[in-house]
Amino acid sequence: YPDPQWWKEAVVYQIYPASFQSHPGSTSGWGSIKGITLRLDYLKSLGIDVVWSSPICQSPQADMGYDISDYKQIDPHYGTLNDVDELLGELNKRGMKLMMDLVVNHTSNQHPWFLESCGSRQSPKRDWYIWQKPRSFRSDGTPEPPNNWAQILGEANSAWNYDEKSKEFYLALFTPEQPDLNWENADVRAAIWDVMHFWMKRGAAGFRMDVINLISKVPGYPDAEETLGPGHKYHPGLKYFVNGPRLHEYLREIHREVLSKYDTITVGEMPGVSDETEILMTVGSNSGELRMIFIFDLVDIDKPNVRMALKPWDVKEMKGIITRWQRVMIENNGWNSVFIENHDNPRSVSRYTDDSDEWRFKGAKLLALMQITLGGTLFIYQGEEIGIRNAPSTWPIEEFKDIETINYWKKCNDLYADDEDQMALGRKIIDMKARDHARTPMQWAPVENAGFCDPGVKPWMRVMDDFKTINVERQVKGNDTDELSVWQFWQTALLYRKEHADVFVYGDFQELSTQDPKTYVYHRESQNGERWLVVLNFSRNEVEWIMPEDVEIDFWLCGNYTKGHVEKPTRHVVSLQAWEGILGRC
Ligand code: TEU
Repeated sequence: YPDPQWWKEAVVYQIYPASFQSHPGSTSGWGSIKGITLRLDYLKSLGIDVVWSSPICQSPQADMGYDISDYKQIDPHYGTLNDVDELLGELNKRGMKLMMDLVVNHTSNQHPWFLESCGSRQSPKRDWYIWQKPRSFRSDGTPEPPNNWAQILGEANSAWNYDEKSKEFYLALFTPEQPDLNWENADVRAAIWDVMHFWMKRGAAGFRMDVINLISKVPGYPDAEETLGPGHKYHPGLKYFVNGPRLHEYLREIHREVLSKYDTITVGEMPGVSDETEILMTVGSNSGELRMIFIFDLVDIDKPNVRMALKPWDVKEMKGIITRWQRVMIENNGWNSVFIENHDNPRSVSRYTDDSDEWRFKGAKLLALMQITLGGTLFIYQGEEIGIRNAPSTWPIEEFKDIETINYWKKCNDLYADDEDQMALGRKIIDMKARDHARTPMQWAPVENAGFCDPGVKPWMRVMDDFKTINVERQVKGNDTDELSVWQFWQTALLYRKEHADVFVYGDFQELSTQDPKTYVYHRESQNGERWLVVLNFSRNEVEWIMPEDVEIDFWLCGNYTKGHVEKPTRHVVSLQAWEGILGRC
């Protein structure tokens, strides 16, 4: 059983600052740091210990702050350093902590480091970024990029961008506005440690580290295999920059130089890696790298080779992924995060359950019950606690603001404008996968702008049409039916998770339903033998789960259908209604 640590038991809440809460008097239509501070009592009452905000540092906002032009200043959209200090003070008063989003695989192309690096091969900062000569020139003199890697947020384009003045290409894996730093350069690494010290000294408790597993690239930048098919010139080069050759060296160095000096909570965002040995090198108990990472297997369950595409999946596959990582961490003494939403993914209630008016509450509570009973550090994404769903397919495409969606829609139009089926598929992919779904303004109350910003102000992104029925005010109050609201369910369940951390955070995990196509059943057991059984029906059909002979339930504590105790047989056969989940003590 793992050693108890505060950062293992903590519940982390991710804020997307642009869309969380504006403050009274603000006319920008953007959320702000002052707005976050105003909502700390709300978060505390939900049961949150740590707030992680997506980037708030100075940024031209080419990718919503994931393009930073000054790591030690706050973007004017969000406020000032004083606002951060005030936020830290107010968090502290409530026994809560702040995690910063550390975006250091790349900077903004407006960062002074890049401006200096650009333009001349002799610049002292030239080597801070990744510059390469053209591979060749076309007959008309146009330079060809050094290799065939595609941009991650716009796969129709090259990841390399030409600088006319110095006649070389720089690498920018995400968008041209996000040039990749050259981590091979020791001065770059020292500059990053300095940024980390700056925030730790100011009072941050740690970092969520953006695409931290992309910082080491394979030397020579080999061509990617051509996997995207006809019409595509560029291809995903993941193999050559995901968990690259020097990653672990860099992470250990960060630990030695910075993290080991503080009591931190760190989580590395690590898309594209699923290899156990690799992952345990980072999150094994003696790794000396990071506390935990985000593993993407679950949120990428429908991803073939690029995000804006679809791949079929089923509940069995989903269960397999969850069970696998629960077991791997237990068997190898590693530590993991538990999450199903973030600002880069569609809403979980729409994706893994049924977001129709009839079933959405059951679905959202089913997912809550699953997450609060899984081992690891729990991350909740803003709006997940009230079951916000995906934007509807009736929204005009102009409502989608994300650069990835915009690039993808442009690609569809460039390639398939005359092909109705392809265009319909493109739109369907946006409706199912766009990052925008997670970025609609928070739904606080049944008032104009959903209480996100002042009446009369236009929010930067459209508020969901359903805010009058799905909002915090209504769900905190609850209603007179015999059901808890999604919010109340989360609140109650989080209390329960904390009281029984030995079981739910640290306990053993055994799946009992591997052969079952729709039901997910697992045991959690603490070191001193406290045992709970979780039974989740991931389908719209009623199902029966036949208990193994040796399983006997003392009582069913709760479920997502009723407020009180659940009336079900404690042996033999349990029948579950659509999207029903129950928790029983063995
Ligand atoms: O995302 C990195 C990342 O690779 C994904 O989450 C991505 O959107 C997709 O899954 C690719 O398969 C991080 C941030 O979370 C995202 O918002 C930024 O756009 C990106 O890095 C660049 O900083």
